[in-house]
Amino acid sequence: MAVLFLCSVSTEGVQAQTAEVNVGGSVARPYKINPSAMSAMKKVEVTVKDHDGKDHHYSGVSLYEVLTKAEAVPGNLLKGKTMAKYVLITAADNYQVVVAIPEFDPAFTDQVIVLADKEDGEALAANLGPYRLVVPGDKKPARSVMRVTSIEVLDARNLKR
Ligand SMILES: Nc1nc2c(c(=O)[nH]1)N[C@H]1C(S)=C(S)[C@@H](COP(=O)(O)O)O[C@H]1N2
Ligand SMILES: [Mo]
Repeated sequence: MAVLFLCSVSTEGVQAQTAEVNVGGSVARPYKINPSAMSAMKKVEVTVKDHDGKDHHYSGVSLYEVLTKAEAVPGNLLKGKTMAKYVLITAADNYQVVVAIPEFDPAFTDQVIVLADKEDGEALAANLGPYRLVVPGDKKPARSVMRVTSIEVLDARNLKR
């Protein structure tokens, strides 16, 4: 059991080194985030405390810029039917979390949600990166998605129920 676990961790680690993030769903211009796309985008840094109350600095690009570049609906035009849109973040292990657009759009909030590629100035370790989400206002770390592979804008009005 222990041996199987270690094998799966190291295989996923290798994939993480070359991983890209697909930005898509209901956006006008889907694209992939990789080191070269990242280098052309504006860098932001946020500081968050870990379990022990110690500060860590995460740098990368803001989720707002990630989606603006994809030509997703901008927050200052968010109203009516577009208020039912949401962002689904998926990781290499299929872990998924939802973020609503007003949680990161500067027209609604000062919170800067970050797709980080560095922690304290260093590239993220393979088990955490190359890209992870940082939600500075969350008290619990459940939305710090490690090894992000996809960021999609979806519409709750399309859900069957
Ligand atoms: N890819 C991925 N990211 C994830 C999770 C996961 O299962 N898969 N678990 C989340 C949960 S529930 C928590 S509490 C934190 C744990 O992060 P930590 O190990 O740094 O405390 O990671 C979050 N990010
Ligand atoms: Mo958790």
